[in-house]
Amino acid sequence: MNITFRWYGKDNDSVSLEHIKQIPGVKGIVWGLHDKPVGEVWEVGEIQSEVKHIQSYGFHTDVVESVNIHESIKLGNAEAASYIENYKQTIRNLSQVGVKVICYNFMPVFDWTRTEMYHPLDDGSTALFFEKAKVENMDPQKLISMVAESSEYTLPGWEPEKLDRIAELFEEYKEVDTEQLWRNLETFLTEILPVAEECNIKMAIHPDDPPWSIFGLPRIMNKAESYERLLKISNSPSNCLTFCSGSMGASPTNDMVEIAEKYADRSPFAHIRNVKIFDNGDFVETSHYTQEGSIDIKNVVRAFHQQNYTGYVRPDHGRHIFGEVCRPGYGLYDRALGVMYLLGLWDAYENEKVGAQ
Ligand code: DNO
Ligand code: MN
Repeated sequence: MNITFRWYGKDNDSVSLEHIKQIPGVKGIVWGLHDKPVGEVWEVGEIQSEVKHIQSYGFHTDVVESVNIHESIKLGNAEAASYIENYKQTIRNLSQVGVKVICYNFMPVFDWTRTEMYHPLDDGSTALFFEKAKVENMDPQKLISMVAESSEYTLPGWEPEKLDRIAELFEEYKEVDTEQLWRNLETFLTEILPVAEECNIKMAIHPDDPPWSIFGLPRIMNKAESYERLLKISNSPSNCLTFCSGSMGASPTNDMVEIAEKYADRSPFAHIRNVKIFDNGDFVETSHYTQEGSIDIKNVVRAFHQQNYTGYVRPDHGRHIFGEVCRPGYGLYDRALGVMYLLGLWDAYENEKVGAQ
């Protein structure tokens, strides 16, 4: 298990690399060029300067999250081909600095979606919250304003230039049902996987969050069967998954321990975090600690350990604790606690194994 930590860049994150350096066991930074408009080629010079800065702190830069996919590709419209060419060029440019994994997602319009960024928890902290009924009855425009008001940062995947043309996008998606979205994903992968393979880069798709359709938009990456179907599209070693216990695990029908047992070997990158699910379909993010949420994090980690997992792992979102002011879900303190929990579990399983020999 190669522990990493997501960081949004010098001028784009309340957390500093100096502080991340003080968390035991963190070897690499999961990074991205978050100011780049979606669809534009990431140029070698800008990649190199970001990577050089991160590496000067002694971290590796093997994992990029995310190179987001332009809506044209997801829509499969007339501009898709040229955006796919740009994407290929970004892959080639990232390979020049030795990137090993690119995380991406194929969610139409919205990346991870919540209805409240600072929902109070019983322990006095706050965390991201999803209220199912609220989304079912909400105008997407209202959600966009709520998200914009709640954070001084642009959330990843919530680029203002995209959200400005939301009505238009919803119109265009009327033509795209889940089968069409699968076909568009297939076209994208068929085009880019040979390039990724040549560049020795694994393309790791992140599951939908939440793992069901919202606002009538299609979503396809939300259960074990989605993985089966994705892996059948191509047997390229670059056709891979990002395991995310909190995203897929927000649906009680997804058994994340089973999914870890089955797909860890196809997941070069894993996000591990907990959520508490309520009977009405709402969920709230909790600490990583197994006992505080609905996901059996300790057995998820066991499943990875049993397979001698050597991939990249990061704590995913955390609560906002100790009075920290930070990006929603991406503070320093709770994610640092998450790292220690993951390392503690790993060491305990390691000991068991040695003891059993
Ligand atoms: C949710 C987070 C997401 C994720 C992107 C991947 O669990 O990990 O923000 O980073 O959707 O593209
Ligand atoms: Mn995730």
